[in-house]
Amino acid sequence: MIVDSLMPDAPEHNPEAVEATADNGIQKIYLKDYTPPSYSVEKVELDIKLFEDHATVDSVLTMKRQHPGDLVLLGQNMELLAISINDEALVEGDYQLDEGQLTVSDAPDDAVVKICVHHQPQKNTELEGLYIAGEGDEVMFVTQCEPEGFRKITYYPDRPDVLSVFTTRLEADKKFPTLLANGDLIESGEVAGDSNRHYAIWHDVSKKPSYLFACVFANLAVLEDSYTTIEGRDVKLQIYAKAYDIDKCHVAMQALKDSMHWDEVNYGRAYDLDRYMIVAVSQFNMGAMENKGLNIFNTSCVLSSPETTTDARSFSVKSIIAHEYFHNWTGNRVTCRDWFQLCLKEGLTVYRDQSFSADHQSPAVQRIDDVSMLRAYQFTEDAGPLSHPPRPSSFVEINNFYTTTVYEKGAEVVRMLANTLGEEYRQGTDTYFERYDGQAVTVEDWLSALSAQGKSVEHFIDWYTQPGTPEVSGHQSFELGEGNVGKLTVTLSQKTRQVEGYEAPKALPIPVATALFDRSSGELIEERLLMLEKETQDFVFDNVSTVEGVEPIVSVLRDFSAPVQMKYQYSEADLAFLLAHETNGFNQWQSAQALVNKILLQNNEPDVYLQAVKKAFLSLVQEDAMLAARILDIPAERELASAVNSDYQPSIMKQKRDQLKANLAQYMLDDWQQVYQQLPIEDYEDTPQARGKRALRNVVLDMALTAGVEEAHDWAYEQYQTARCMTERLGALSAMVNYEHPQKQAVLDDFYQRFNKEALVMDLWFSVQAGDETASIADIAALIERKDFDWGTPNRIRAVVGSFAAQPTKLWTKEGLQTYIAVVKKLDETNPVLASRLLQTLSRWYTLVEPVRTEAKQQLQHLSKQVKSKNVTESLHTILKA
Ligand code: 0A1
Ligand code: ZN
Repeated sequence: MIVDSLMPDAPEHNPEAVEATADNGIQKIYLKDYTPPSYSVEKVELDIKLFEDHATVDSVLTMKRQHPGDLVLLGQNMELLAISINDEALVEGDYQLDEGQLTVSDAPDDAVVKICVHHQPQKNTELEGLYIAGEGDEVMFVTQCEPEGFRKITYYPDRPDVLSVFTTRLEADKKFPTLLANGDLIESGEVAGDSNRHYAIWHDVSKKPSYLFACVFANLAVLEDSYTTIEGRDVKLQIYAKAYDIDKCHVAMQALKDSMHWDEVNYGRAYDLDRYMIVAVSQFNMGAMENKGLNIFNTSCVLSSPETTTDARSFSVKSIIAHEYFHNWTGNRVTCRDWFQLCLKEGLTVYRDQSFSADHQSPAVQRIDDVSMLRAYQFTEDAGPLSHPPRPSSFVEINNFYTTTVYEKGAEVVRMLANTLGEEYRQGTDTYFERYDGQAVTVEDWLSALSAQGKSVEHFIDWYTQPGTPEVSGHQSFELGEGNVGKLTVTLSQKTRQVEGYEAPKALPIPVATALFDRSSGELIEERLLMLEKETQDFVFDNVSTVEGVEPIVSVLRDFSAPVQMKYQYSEADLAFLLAHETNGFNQWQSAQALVNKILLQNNEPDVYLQAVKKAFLSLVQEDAMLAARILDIPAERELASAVNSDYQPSIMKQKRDQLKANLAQYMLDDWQQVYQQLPIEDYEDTPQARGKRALRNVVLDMALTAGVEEAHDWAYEQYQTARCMTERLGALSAMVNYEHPQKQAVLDDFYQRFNKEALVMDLWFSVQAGDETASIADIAALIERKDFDWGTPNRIRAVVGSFAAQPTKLWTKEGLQTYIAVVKKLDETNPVLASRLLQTLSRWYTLVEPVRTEAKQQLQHLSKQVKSKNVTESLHTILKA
């Protein structure tokens, strides 16, 4: 299918060409229709002038014909004031303008195109293109161009395979002293004849696609530092934020320097410009954006201080800083040919940031967190109507494909490639960068570079093009020979569900990392990477020495070596053994999870789990506190729900989950007090050990309260009062809110008083209340109606709506759905990207038990008659197909 269409002799086509789908008239774009652009843009000069109620953009594009075809420029939401080619003004009739596309049919081969447009960023609430962020004194204007926002700034061949050199002049009132664009500042000054206005000219020497363009008009303070690259380049590092937030930029600055060093050591990649800027913005749809030399960050992903930021958030600030920095090579210098290749830059960059993070904390915990996230979100996505491969073959709105499949599954595929190649992986990435630097390429190019050292991984293409989560089942048999030596055979089989609209699934190459353990001594005998490539395969371990001739136990899928559902035939005793003896922390945790699933999904008794988990927990407390805390994990309701494909009853699932948690809490009743007291509040330190202790203290507090330990209410209150950082304070606050502490309202008020000037902390305040188990839908609706529930700030919306949606017993009710869908409907008009992302949470409506299933369907159908945006329309259409 898709692979065939990418062969060299495949018919070429224009990616902007659209076709109507058979079912509902939505216009789809197909990967098979790709054709290269007919014109290149040798250079671009932009002049962006910001006025009180509008902006004008003058651009000069020096274009050169590369292939036969029209000169095509894309533009939306703006007024075209003038256009000329080689200084000849074009009038209507010289060009065609429809559906956001400006076409000139007989343009010369060398065309200097001058365009002047007018738009109103002051009215742009979409957080795409040039938009307004903040209000009053805090107002600023920023851009978001990925994936198709540049066409909202000016007419341009806005596609990732058109790379150009940008010079940008910015002009604005002096109340915006901070004027930034990509590259280096080459000139600045007062506008002649207008002492209230000033300008700055920026030049970026590197060729880039328009989605990496950025500019900022603001009034910001700056934190500066520097870094000397391995190549000897002195790079000026700058983080721009509101003056009162500047003190919260040090963590990010250190992370930036660590990332620069890490990429030099691990991938041999150095930074290539003299300046690296980061700008913090409160109104942003995603985490951050890797614009060349000028990253724009959601404040929640760059600001961090012990008093206002939890450890988990602060750790993710570091990994997002790393992610955006790593994009400089994986995404910017080597970019994507078209948006179908999005996972090429995102999967690889997520894999790189995960590897960076694993070097900065317990690698087992890093892997647990990455896999938990994959299972809770990506597996759910892949199990429903939104299922798509990491490289989709068609889309209506590319913004709908910034998914966990593209990002997280994409990263898992890169991880499999890296593990399969071993040492050759690094040579493979070197080849990739050398071969494709400055180019816009495809997933096939990536696989061909990795395969250039001799070992081919090109067959991994099927992972990129096939949707669905493979299910791997397995069992083992053992033949004992003489002298306690035997032959062990492991049989593995794979099966992937057929997703509607895709070909019958093929067998994929699945690397299964295994280790053999001696059942009597608990010792590790042997480690081996098995490559399952067929539907069923036997793997033989010859001459396995055992201590007493007992069949060894195989630990499979160590470190989650492939993104599959593993169904290996383990007894509860086997899992308890692995929880006790595995040397791989991830698989220890995985064994506990498998025991939990046997109880919650197969109705097993909890006894074996309780004994095994207690033992493992107590042995880990001193050694790795964070891992000890994770060992107690019970999968979230959302994750448990993804295993249920019909008649899902949220209240029954919740009841079972709560019951198991209560059992565990009771079973370890005596341990909580002891462990909590071993973890006194200490001076704040940002080390893995200190973070581990804080995480454990919060988990133990929660378990003690679940167990009904009376004094734990006092511990919570005391912890709230004496907290030295946000992890401690929020852990205590959540405990007091969730367990109905008599001082619940008082501490919520205290928290509000302390932090109401800190938007990101207020997000936590909203989130704790929306996540409060005792809160009714009316309470959640009341949070949404508050004046400080800011519809222009996605962080605030997600704080409430995200915590609400994490509670299936509330979401999947008539009122719950009404409340949730009303938010989507409202955002459809102002911020379609966010509206569509929120809507995707409802994709598994059809698995619910009646009558909620029909209720959900009716509400979604009703919504489909009201929504306007392409984003929400596409998502709704797909979701309703289930
Ligand atoms: N490329 C960014 C993610 C991103 C995507 C779209 C955005 O706006 C609609 C913003 C950011 C990353 O992977 O970090
Ligand atoms: Zn990214």
